[in-house]
Amino acid sequence: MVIFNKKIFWLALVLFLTLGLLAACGGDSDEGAEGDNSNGEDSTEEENSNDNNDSDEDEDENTSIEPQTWRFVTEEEPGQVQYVYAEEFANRMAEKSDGAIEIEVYEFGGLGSETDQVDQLMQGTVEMAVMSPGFTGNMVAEGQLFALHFLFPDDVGTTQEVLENSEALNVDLRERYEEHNISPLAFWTEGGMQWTSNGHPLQTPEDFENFQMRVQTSPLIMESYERYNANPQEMSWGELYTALDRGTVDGQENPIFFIADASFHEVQDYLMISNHNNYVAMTTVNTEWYEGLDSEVQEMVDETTEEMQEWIYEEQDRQNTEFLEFMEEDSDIEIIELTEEERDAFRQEAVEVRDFYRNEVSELDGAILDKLLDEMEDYQ
Ligand code: 6CS
Repeated sequence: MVIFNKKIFWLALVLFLTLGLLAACGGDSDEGAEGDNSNGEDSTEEENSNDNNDSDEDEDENTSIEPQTWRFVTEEEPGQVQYVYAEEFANRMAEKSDGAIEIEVYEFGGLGSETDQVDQLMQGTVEMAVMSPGFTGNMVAEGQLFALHFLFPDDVGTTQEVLENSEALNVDLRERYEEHNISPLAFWTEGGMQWTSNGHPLQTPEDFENFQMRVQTSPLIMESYERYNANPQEMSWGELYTALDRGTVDGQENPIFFIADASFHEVQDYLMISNHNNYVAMTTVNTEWYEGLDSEVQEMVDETTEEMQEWIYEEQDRQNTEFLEFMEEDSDIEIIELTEEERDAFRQEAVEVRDFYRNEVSELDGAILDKLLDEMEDYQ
């Protein structure tokens, strides 16, 4: 009995210890599992809740901006002033809208000629364009005032100030464009205009006699050169290099950066620093489309247009300076700076063309031009 009891005692003890050990391991493993789960759940919840906060913030920033794509056409090539303007504009709009507004920038020829682009903007097949008034001459008569030689101050910075602040341009002229469904949101300079020529330099009005001069499509630009007895020919700049090379035309006018970047210096003998005019570009939008924009987006467009004025002024200045240095140092073109006396002889002829504008071109008897001239008295 005693032996039996001892055996039972030892068996019971071993069983008790084994069960206890198993229970202890099981408990540990359960606890571990629970701990892992609990930590996992906690951190997932935390991440989820962070994610939610992030997306709430994103939505708060741009609650009303629907993703949209706009087309922005220019009359120039990558790297040139109008093109880099459009690119920078597109970047700023993308950033401000947190990627909701994507602007596709088109270089010259990407969607047609300069005059095709005017039609596309008017019809609304493109939303935005950088446009030269010289290509709207047959549509908005008043816009031809930019063709008048020696109209703006000689200093490009002062001209930029006039372009930014003039009511005649930013209100009155804008209204005339809006009759054609085009809103110029800003006017800005691409630099002073210079003449280039083959055969002989252009230093007096007489030097233009029978000179085949390439011009944009504006009756007033034609008139300005007929005044010097030249033969102006309308032409897209896409055909100009070949026309200069083959002698179809003898010369042209453009800002320095454009003369060099389009390689006209390779096919021209002389570059006259004439500063006879200022190359004005307009940031334009299709009026109906612009007026239909959400107010938040419209404000973004206006704000960006305003910011870009200083940016593009610096950019054209940089390009015009660098390309002049390039032509001075690395090209065969002869550079002649017109004297004030020489410029005066042209100025006297050019001032007469203002009456032609008032009497034959303008539908308002030159009211916008005269208002602009009054405004500019403050800048002399
Ligand atoms: O001469 C032209 O027609 C071209 N010139 C400049 C500076 N920009 C575009 C334009 O079409």
